Amino acid sequence: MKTKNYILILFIAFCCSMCNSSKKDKEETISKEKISKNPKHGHPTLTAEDSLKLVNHSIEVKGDVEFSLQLTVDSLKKMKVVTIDNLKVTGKNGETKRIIKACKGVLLKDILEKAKIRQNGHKDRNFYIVARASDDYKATFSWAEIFNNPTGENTYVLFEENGKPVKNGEMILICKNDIKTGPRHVYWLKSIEVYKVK
Ligand SMILES: Nc1nc2c(c(=O)[nH]1)N[C@H]1C(S)=C(S)[C@@H](COP(=O)(O)O)O[C@H]1N2
Ligand SMILES: [Mo]
Repeated sequence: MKTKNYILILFIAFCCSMCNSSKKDKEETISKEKISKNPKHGHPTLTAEDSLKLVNHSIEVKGDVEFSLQLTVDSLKKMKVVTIDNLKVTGKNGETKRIIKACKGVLLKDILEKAKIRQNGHKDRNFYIVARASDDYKATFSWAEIFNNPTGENTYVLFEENGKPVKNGEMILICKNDIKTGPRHVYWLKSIEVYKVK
């Protein structure tokens, strides 16, 4: 009798655990479905036509600057061009999306020095810089990051990769020393905006 009860309890416990694990599986499938259907999380592949609509032939440098600029690939080529090797693009989970062998670009710092941020004395340093794309994707930098931090030597506007024009716009912005480089990798760059913290 005792053994019978024992077997019965074991059987019930087994059934319960099976039931729970299948529920968990189901929950996981549902959450995965939600992610893949949510356009904010996935990167829906654009048609060539749609991608072309996002391309800008020049980027505007504007806001709190002395000289607003319209920069084209040609005008960037006349600035101090640097080559960046083995640029890794990593996604939000740290996965490597791609490695670009050789890129050419200009430091964001050089562009901002050309436009000259409108500063009132040396303590006027509270500015933020927005790199905006034509699909309104944005990345933000602070004055200190660019002018008083290694990020200043690692943030570029690129126009060439492996000897060819960059894809997804004529110019893209990257920050090479970010832990995950995907988020501040701005395709279809449209403007660089400088604003003073109010
Ligand atoms: N203009 C623009 N740039 C963008 C995005 C975007 O939606 N629009 N997505 C970003 C994200 S979230 C990542 S991870 C990287 C790399 O994306 P990829 O895998 O499509 O190259 O691009 C970034 N740059
Ligand atoms: Mo991402």
